[in-house]
Amino acid sequence: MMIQPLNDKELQAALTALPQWTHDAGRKALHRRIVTSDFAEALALMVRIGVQADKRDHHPEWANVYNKLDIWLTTHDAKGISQRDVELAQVIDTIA
Ligand code: H2B
Repeated sequence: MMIQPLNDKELQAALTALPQWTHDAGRKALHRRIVTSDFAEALALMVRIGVQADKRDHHPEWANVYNKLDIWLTTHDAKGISQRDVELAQVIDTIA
């Protein structure tokens, strides 16, 4: 299904509303790093986020090293950041 990327104004508004996220221009993604107390906490977070992401059929790109979880949200179908990424970022902020 085709979905439009956010325009610059919409992206700036989204970033203002999501202070824990930054714009990774190179990856055309929203980025957040979450630091947990240890690997078990990071893994548990990934499972909780993963369940919600899959329920929404919108999937994160991420990397985990021990207690650090880097998450990039981008919409492959839009080749950029879309409202779906904003919504998943809000869900992740509620979980984390
Ligand atoms: N996740 C993300 N991040 N971007 C997408 O464009 C996307 C997705 N598309 N998850 C979905 C799945 C699509 O491939 C399926 C067929 O709905």
